[in-house]
Amino acid sequence: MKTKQSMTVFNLLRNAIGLAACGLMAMPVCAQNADVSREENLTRLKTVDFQLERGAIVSSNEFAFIAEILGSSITSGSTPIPVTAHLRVENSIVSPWGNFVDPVRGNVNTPERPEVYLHPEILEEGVGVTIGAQSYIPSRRGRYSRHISASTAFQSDFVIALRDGDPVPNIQGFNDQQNAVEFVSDYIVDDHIRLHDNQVIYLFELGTANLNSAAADFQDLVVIVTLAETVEELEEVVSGPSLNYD
Ligand SMILES: [Ca+2]
Repeated sequence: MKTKQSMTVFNLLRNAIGLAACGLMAMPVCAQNADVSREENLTRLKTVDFQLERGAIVSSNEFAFIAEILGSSITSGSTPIPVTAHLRVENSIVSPWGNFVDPVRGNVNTPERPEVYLHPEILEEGVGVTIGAQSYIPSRRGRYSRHISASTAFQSDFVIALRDGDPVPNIQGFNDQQNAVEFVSDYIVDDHIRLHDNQVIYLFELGTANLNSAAADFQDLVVIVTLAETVEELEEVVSGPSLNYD
């Protein structure tokens, strides 16, 4: 359990990150402290008691969640290739980012950040939430064929789950792509991952089956999931402007 004091420290750290990023990146939203609102709403969340069961999010209480794609970077040669993603909530597939089997319209490896997904219903204890992702490579006549699939449902070597306090991943981006650490840079303090207890970040490898290869760079898809006790609390988090989404 996170104490009140450590939450305050967390809050200060997150605000410090926001301010540092404002100074470095000079993004227009920073001028009005616009990032604070979302971060403050985040730090107000009461801790949800959840575990990762082989990678699946399972809570021992009712919970709500948001899922947010932080980035995707994967190429074949120097050409970006499509990545699709979806969620499985208990036994239902949820596709907020387009059709999982449509590499054109469902592609999330794009310069535009896909929408944050707020699941509209409270979930019962014991319900599992997992994320699946799939890459595609060009085949004939402008078509694509499936390349590598990975899911957080399994204890898979193709997915890394990061929680608060974990060491920062030291994985170099393949072929001049950004390193995995760049995708989670908003969540690093003192060389450690700093998240709310209610959060987990998933790093997906979708480029190579040889995880010893330099191509295994674990930023082919990066997703953060945030839990809360109620949907309303997460509506406030999502509606608050932030550095990432302005
Ligand atoms: Ca990559």
